[in-house]
Amino acid sequence: TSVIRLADYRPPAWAVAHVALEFDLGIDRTEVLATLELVRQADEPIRLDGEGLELLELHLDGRRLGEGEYILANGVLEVGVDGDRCTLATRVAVRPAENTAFEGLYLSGSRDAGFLLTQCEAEGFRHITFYPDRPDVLSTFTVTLRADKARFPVLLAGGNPDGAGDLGDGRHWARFVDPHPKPSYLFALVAGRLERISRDYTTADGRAVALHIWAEADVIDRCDYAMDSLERSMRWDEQAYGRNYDLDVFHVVATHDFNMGAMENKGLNIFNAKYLLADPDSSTDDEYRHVEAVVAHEYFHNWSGNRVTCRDWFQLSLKEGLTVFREQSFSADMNSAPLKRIEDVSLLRRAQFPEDAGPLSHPVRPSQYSEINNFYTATVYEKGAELVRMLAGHLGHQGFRKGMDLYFERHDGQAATIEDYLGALGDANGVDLAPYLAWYGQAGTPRLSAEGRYDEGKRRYRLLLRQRTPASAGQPNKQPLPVPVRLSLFDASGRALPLRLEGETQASAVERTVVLTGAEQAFVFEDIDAAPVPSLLRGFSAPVILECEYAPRELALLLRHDADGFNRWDAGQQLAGLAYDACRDGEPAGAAVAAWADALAGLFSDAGIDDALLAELLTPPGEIELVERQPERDPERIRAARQAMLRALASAIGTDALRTRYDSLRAQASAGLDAASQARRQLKRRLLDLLALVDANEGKALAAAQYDAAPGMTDRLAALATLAVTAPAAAEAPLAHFRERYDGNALALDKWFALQAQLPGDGALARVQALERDDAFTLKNPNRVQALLGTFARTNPTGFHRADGAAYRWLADRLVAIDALNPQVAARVATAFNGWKRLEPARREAAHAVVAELAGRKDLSRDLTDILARVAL
Ligand code: BAL
Ligand code: ZN
Repeated sequence: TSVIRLADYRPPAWAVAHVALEFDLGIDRTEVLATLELVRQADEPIRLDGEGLELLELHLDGRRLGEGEYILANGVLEVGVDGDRCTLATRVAVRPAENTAFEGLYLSGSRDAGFLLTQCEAEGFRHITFYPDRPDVLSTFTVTLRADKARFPVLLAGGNPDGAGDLGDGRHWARFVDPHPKPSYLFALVAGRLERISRDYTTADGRAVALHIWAEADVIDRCDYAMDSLERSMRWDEQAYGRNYDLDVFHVVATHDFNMGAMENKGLNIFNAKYLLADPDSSTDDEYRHVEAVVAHEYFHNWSGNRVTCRDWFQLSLKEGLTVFREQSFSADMNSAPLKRIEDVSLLRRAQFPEDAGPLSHPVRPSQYSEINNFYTATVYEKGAELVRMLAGHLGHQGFRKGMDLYFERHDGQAATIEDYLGALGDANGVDLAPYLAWYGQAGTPRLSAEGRYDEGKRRYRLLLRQRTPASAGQPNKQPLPVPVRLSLFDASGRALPLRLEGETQASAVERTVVLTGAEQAFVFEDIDAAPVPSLLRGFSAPVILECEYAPRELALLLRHDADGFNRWDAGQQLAGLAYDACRDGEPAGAAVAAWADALAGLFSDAGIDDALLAELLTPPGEIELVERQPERDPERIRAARQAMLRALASAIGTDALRTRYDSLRAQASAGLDAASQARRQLKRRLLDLLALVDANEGKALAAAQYDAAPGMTDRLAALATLAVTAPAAAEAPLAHFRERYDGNALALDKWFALQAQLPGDGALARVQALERDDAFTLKNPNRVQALLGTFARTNPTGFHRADGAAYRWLADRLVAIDALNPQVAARVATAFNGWKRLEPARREAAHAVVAELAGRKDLSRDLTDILARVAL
């Protein structure tokens, strides 16, 4: 397969001044007439991308071209032209119902009831018509849709409405004009039978906007929360960034058939139903939060992504990392800021750190790719957001806003680069941010080691910081990066000390940020009366792995006193790590376990602590994160050690105390979505798990009762999960009840599949195979595949990583079948093999055999081949 390199970037040879698209829509066959006003930028022929298109006609300046007047080969249509401007028109046919890859124009749902829609990012537009399908070609769009009126009563495309009417033959038409130049990946259309909810919105700068959320009739009553979230997002972007919406209408559409989470098409966002629909009976609290976050994310793209887009796909994080960061700030403002930070860093550690430690490791701005679809990764998104956070921290709140204003002003209507972004942020503040560029180009998670030495005679504390980044694919030698370390020092009573660095005349504050710029650097703090306990990387000020030899009692002190909610939790996580190490080494009664369990037992009886934070504190790192604590992994041992430490925790708190608290939370059970109700549900879930772990019989009874009495999905699903792990036989009836109760509710059934895919142990594979035979299972639906196969392969280490390798062979077989339908989905599931090299020898051998065989096949898609080739290396 061919490799695309950042270093080879060249500007487009032809610009598109305007494009007019006319669609004659049909499920089996759709015709597309595209009329492009082209303007020469370089002395080259016109080259348009096109994949799987049946070319019906080609006209240059009104003259039909015959064979011999153009070249059509390898997905490129080439036409030689003399002048500097021309009009090129193509008419093509495409086949939506046959498009199982969900890239380009396709059918969602059944032939009779489903609707047509598009997905163009990254390179789907070339599956619709011939076009320079690259993000640095921006054009205004006029789109005319024609279709049978009864079958496709609703016709939508991005932009402002510009007329509609009947054609007299049972068909109708609608036209849309988008005045904002955009690249092709932001094009969208939707056509079919859809219902809507609407709301009027007036922007801060006075524009009246009609907001419409569209969905199929059976789910339209589950869109209200998304509408509320949309309105909150629009208001927040006005206030936090001074950004107003810029069209007269904003459409959002829900579909059950979508490869991604959602898509920010200009004026016509399309959402995976998973991130748009919510109701208390079928959605969990987490899902409500995700809906709010994803609605915000897609809306925020209107400026960070659409008004200012990316020059090329290497710059993907320019819009994604920035937009994730903007969504994180929004969600922190709408909910609890520390809990949001904990959630986001947990995700980074669970998804991005392992990605960056394995063969799929790549920089936030990759330097090459063979399939861009495989770079919508945790690194580009989540690590990219951390880089923006460091820049924002460096500039301070006002400085960052000034920089963002300049970025939007300077690059509005343009396709920009990471350098442009750093340039605008820096210029607005008179600082040089170029050193941060290295973060974008270097893969791997830096290790930050911290070593403190106290000098009693001089009353000084010297903190030595060092960094190193392990070698990764194609990058054997790493350079030092600027690492901002926000810190405080605590005395033995838990008081934060005023900080005066050597050479300064006055202490400035109890918290400050030092920036490590070289491989190592010492920071000396004066006037320190006794050896302090450092609280480092507060708020997770840099995306690094901190290596600091804390004594358990020091971490316990931070866990009790640190005013930074994130670091308080993180001290607990580090302490849990030490407790885990002890359990793994066969010392569940060791000092580290006692320190962790006793500290949490102390917090448990502290009435001042928030229920949700307590729930987080009571949750040690998961089995996937704990993999990092040993060179070779054996999932059974990891799970056993983690269970042992949880038992120690339960006994430190005491089962009576756990039960009393659980009972009181259960007595307050409600379906309320307020923060306090959600927090109670979260804590209740932790307590139920702990109780079930120490006494399976009691756990069984409590979980069964909670399932029966649950006022909403969060309590219901939590009870079912605990029951299924604790007492599999007793879970059968409730599982069947759930299956029946939610028959026809796709998102609820996804949870039912996912819950069972996570159940640990030897029987896991057989269970998953039985679930594949359920009537509701299909390889054609991405959400369903992710729910069963993705969940199993990625989040069930004991089930997937069986010592006999049976689950690897089974997944390989399924990957081939999925790939024939939908390469993007197959490639994403295949990333589950990323960590195979660090398995213990028997499993490693088994995984290697499977990966190597798959990687050797010649009949797989470019998407899947690319992942396998890199994983197999
Ligand atoms: N642009 C792809 C979906 C998203 O990140 O919003
Ligand atoms: Zn995005």
